[in-house]
Amino acid sequence: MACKRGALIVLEGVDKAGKTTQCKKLVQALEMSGRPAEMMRFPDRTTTIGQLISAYLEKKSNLEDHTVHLLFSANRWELVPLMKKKLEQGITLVVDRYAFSGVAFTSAKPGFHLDWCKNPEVGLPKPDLVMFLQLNPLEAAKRGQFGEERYENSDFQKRVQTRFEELRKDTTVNWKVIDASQSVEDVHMNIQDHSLNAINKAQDTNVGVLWQ
Ligand code: 2DT
Repeated sequence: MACKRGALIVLEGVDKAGKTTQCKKLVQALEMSGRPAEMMRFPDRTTTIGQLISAYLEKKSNLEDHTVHLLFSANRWELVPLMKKKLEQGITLVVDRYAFSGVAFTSAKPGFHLDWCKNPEVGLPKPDLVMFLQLNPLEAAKRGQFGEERYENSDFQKRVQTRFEELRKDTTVNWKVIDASQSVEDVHMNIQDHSLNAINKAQDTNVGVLWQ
């Protein structure tokens, strides 16, 4: 490896847990301490595939459930070459949702099994760290109403939460659960500690392969 690679850091969590805010704060903090970092998010709604997903989430179109699952996955795969390039350049990627959201959301639908949902994600770059922002439903409700997009209702979110719990039992993934009920600043400090550790560990290793 010509230069030390960046780390692949993912934030997952329930709605209103503050994933996007924390991703932005982490990128800022890393950059300020001289560690190149960039934020990404999935779905990436800017690509052609991402636009199909966005229309579906906004309820402007309907898509068959298996089909939309595969589109979410394809949306990750289409960005893999770019992700690998950036990691090799020493840039740490801070990613708002990844394959875990993909599996948790689809497998919360009737008739979907975790294994089927995981299959198209097998072989993606494996995150060096996945932080799960945990917030109980009462706290989440205090932070405001659900939006108008698909999946934004409490029954479905409860099923998603259960699927995330299932996924977190997988010890091949470096999961850390973060208490998102703390102040924004305290959550940030917590996330920063875990991230610096992961960045240090990642720099002398190759990027791993997810679920393989
Ligand atoms: P936000 O853009 O607000 O995060 O909402 N989702 C996400 C899936 O169903 N599958 C996936 O693979 C991913 C990444 C979660 C996006 C919504 O899309 C869901 C909420």
